[in-house]
Amino acid sequence: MHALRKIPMRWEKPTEHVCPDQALLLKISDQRRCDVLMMTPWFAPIVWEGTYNSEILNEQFRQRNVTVGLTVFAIKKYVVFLKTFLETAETYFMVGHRVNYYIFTDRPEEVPKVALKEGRNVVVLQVQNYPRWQEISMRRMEMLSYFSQQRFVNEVSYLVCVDVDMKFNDQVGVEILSDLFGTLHPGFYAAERQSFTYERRPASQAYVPSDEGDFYYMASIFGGTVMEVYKLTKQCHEAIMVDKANGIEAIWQEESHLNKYFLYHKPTKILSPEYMWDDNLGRPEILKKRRFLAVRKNHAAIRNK
Ligand code: 5GW
Ligand code: MN
Repeated sequence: MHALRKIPMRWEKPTEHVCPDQALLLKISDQRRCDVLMMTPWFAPIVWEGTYNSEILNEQFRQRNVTVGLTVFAIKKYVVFLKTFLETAETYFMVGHRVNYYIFTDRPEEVPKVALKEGRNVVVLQVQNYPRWQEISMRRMEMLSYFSQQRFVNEVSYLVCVDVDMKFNDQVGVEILSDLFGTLHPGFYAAERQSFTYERRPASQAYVPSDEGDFYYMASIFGGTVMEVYKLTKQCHEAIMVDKANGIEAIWQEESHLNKYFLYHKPTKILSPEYMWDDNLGRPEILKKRRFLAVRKNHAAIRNK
């Protein structure tokens, strides 16, 4: 058995560790939360509002003159999401840093012209369309791995790979950047391991046994250095192809494979659901910011047209 899988049952906050009173705490750090898990058992930070100092982080990343690539797929009718996506990204995504937007589409002429701030560029990458939506979604892994190696490695330090049916609603900055990061699924961040919707059929490459798994990650936003994203997307794509050859498709397509990958390759940082929220899930108290929000979509009108 792979050592990285040997995580015991989901950890709970040890009751004997009570947060010290605020006066003492402030002497140590004012960037601390007592109501949420701030770190994994492998010492990866979990990013919540109130756990970091953006002034310090911005300075660190500015010193390195980092460029961030934001990848997004807009195939067929999904081009309608691009305008809001790009406009809100200009307001909230990596403000003050260099950004390349990589837009994968089969309809390059339908990519809207959005005014960009200095140091920010749009790159349109024409890709083919697939008839099945599951394939459109899964093939993102293949295209990301191909372009990481071909192009992104020469142009950016980090990649942030996201869904397009989204809008930025608050700051998403360099606090998310790390070698390899995933995001807690907003529907499962408080759930028990047994309820995680991992692939449970051993025949699939995405199979996760019922007594394994740390978190349930959402595939709508993940990233890291170009090298780490290359390794992740390549491995997920290859696993998807093995499944295809075996006549099986994982229950949540590439999300299932991403969850399997993160079980063996622990993320070095994890984003809280602030970075992937859907207002259909309400507004819980622990959610101080809703930074990246799912846009309501008319499924019948938008899909498979
Ligand atoms: C996805 C599902 C059904 C039909 C079509 C699609 C689809 C997805 C599409 O026609 N075009 C496209 O570009 N996509 C890409 O896959 C988008 O980047 C989209 O954000 C991503 C995942 O699909 P979503 O957002 O519909 O999936 P959920 O799980 O957010 O509903
Ligand atoms: Mn989506």
